Amino acid sequence: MAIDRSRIEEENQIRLSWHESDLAHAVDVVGRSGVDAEAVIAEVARFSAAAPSWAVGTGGTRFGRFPGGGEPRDTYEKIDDIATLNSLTGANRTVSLHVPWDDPGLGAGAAALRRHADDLGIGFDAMNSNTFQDNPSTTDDRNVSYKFGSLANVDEGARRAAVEHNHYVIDLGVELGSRALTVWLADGMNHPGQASFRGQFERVLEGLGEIYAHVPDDWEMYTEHKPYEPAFYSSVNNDWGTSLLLAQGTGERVKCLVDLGHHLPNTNIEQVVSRLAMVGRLGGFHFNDSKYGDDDLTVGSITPFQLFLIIGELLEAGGGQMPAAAYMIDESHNLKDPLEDLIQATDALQVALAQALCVNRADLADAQQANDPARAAEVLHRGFRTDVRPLVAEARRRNGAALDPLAAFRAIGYRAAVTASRGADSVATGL
Ligand code: RM4
Ligand code: MN
Ligand code: MN
Repeated sequence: MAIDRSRIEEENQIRLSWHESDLAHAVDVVGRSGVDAEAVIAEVARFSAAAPSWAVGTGGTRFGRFPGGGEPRDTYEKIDDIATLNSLTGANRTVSLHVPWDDPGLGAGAAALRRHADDLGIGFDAMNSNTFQDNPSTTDDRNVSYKFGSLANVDEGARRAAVEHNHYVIDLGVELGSRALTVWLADGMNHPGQASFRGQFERVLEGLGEIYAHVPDDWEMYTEHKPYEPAFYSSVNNDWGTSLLLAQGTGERVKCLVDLGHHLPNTNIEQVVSRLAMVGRLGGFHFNDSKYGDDDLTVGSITPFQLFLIIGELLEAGGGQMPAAAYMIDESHNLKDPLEDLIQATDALQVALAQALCVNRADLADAQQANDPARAAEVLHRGFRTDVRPLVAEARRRNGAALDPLAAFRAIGYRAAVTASRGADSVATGL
């Protein structure tokens, strides 16, 4: 079931006159800071964040999972859900496949999935190669296991399986029209002394080199760091410095991917963004929020000011625009309807982007140059405290999407419709 544009338009009509007066006021307020509201709307309208293929099903923890019914039964239905999300937000135009959770197979399988996505206006973002659990197709046949790691494993057979799986994921991505590979590794140690820090790092670097040799010229490859979990004593790619070493040591088109949940508490993530952008190695982003660790909470739900500052650094790197990078929402939807959580996450991103665009960067630079932290704070806060919601709604409307996507999603009754067609007990595969 795809949502009809005219149905969204009907929902928009209900809110249009309020929207118009709110918008006129917002344009006026923003203009007083010397910011062009039209430019803000245009940049928000241009922005898009991929949805991972597994995100349209409920997540869960090792203590349980509580599916809500009507979940997509296969990759096709996952793309249907993402198309629905995109028709409401106008800002989720791609899907990021995690293989083997979602694997259409090379040849006819990939071609058919690509056609299906294409018909719904959905493209394929960065490919993800899962080597953190045994994959029957790559490990069983060879009688190897990722239990003690994939690329970092001392077992040559496991390393080979991991490299070949990555090659396969690249081949699949080429057939789907993707342009990047993200490598997140669970490799590390759970016990002190279990392995050599240096040996593990060197094996990962070597493996990344073998993977990179297969990456097409017009592709990029990303290394994603994470401090811990499932390796609770040490992860090989534990922080942005290690990630940068791996990227620089592997090749020119290898960049770092920053997942907002993959930092120890109080890490200054906006500074990490600035550093990576400075050396031209900022390649991708996974958006979520966290209170304690890799909690995968809804974007902007815990630390909205930090999100605003991070997006500010991205705009700095992109000369006032969001720089070209692979942006993905990486959350676990445990209690909310996954589509509702994705709608809220996307909205939070658009709001933070609009707030960051409302910062008059010339004024900020002036205050910095004058060593005037009070004025710098005023300039920042004027952006952060602007009620940008009408500008964001307008950006969505111009993309043919909903003024109020969550209200529209509920009014249209998408979940009830897919629960009827897919079944109340259908549970998505993957995470
Ligand atoms: C990791 C990381 C990766 C994601 C896996 C499933 O914590 O965030 O991006 O692919 O989880
Ligand atoms: Mn991630
Ligand atoms: Mn994570």
